Amino acid sequence: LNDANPKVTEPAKPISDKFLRANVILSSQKMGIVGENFLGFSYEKSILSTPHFQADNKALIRFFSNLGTGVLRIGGNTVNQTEWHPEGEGYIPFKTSPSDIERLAGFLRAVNWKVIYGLNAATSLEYETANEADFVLQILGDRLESFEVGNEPDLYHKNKLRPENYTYDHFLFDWDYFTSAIKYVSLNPVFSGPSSAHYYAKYTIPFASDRGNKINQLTHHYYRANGKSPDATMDLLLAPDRKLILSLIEMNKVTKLNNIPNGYRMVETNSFYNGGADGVSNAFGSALWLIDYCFTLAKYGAVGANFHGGGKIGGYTPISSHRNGQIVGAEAIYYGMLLFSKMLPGEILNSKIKLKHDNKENFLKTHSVIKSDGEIATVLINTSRIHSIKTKVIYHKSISSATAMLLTAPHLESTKGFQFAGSSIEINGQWSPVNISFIFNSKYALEVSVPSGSAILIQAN
Ligand code: BDP
Repeated sequence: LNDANPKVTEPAKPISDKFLRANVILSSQKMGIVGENFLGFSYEKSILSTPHFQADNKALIRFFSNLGTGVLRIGGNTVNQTEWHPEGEGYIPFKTSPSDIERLAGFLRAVNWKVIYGLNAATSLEYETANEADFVLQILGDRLESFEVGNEPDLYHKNKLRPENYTYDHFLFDWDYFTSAIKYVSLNPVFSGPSSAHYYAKYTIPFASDRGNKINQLTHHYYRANGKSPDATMDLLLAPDRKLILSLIEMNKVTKLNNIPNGYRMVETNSFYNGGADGVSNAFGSALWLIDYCFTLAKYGAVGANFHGGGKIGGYTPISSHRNGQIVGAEAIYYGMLLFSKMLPGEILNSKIKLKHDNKENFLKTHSVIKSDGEIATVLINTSRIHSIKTKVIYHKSISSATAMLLTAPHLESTKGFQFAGSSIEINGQWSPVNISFIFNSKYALEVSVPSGSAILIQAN
């Protein structure tokens, strides 16, 4: 494999001589929910013509199943380059053949996940797209959550799929044109959209009012910045993003206002676009980013996030693989997803952090959920490169036992050596947690030390 990571020698993790200290105080106030299908993957449509999604890909099945259930989204730029090929025998690049869909159906049934399926509404003829949709509906049945009609229409003009003067109104016209053709051929197709790249104010927000009664879910994309720009650093990724929050507030508002039944979803997302930033998107810090990012989305009403990837090593992919479907490994993003998945489903509890040291900088982030059986899951994330943080968690109700699982790597910039609960994920997808420690200090509080550049999941009952 020639695109493998160059070997980097990693400096030893610096050891801080002084601990920082903080208290985390939980309250019974609910801040939103994280549903069991919050997590998802997003793959390029081109993946369908490779042997990835099929019922005999046992390793990939395990990688998905480790996270519970979720939503797979087939989309990306290759949606706009792929044609329906009803006579095709399958495995043909940029053509989707019936057998490619049948293999996808087998995979979805094996993992019990659903799919949001992207259709070409940019470079294909409407009757071809409608015929593809009809076939997909018949074969995927209840595994199909919705059709996404086009990928990132707000960039059609930039990507030379439409003329320079293409606007949102033109997009509405295209969307109606393609969805009408699909409705003409199939009974009750379900749509989501608009799956726009970043122009939420110009596309996603008005779409909620203009077509909110024609979709089951409002969808949008998020990346922090261009992965090929020098700004794409770990420090930027770990810093708060005010613009993201503003967009979430707006999307949450219009989703509710227009009664969109399945809410709004970040249907394609990851750290940095253009494939990610090598050394950042595939480094351990991005696992810590992911956990906090998912909670930020949930607190502002999003129902889920689909982490984009597939294939290529060195970028943002959660699971790296060869073109023949063989897995290379679990990347940093996947480890973040794995920890987060253990907190689902639940209601988010309000919590606050009180720093007990003089260092004004706060490296600690925390989120808690309460599950239906009363278990409280708390994640403590320490993004400091040098300081450990002695943290006291103070509960709003009494607890009788607690376990802790550490998510760690040599340091934030490490692109390998990840472990969760003392176990790395094997290439066959197996994860065997071996190091779950039991902690218990008093009826209402416990104390743990969160090592620099790590996260701890505490499950208290
Ligand atoms: C998005 C596209 C996706 C790309 C991704 C990227 O939908 O196909 O792979 O950006 O640039 O805009 O990484």
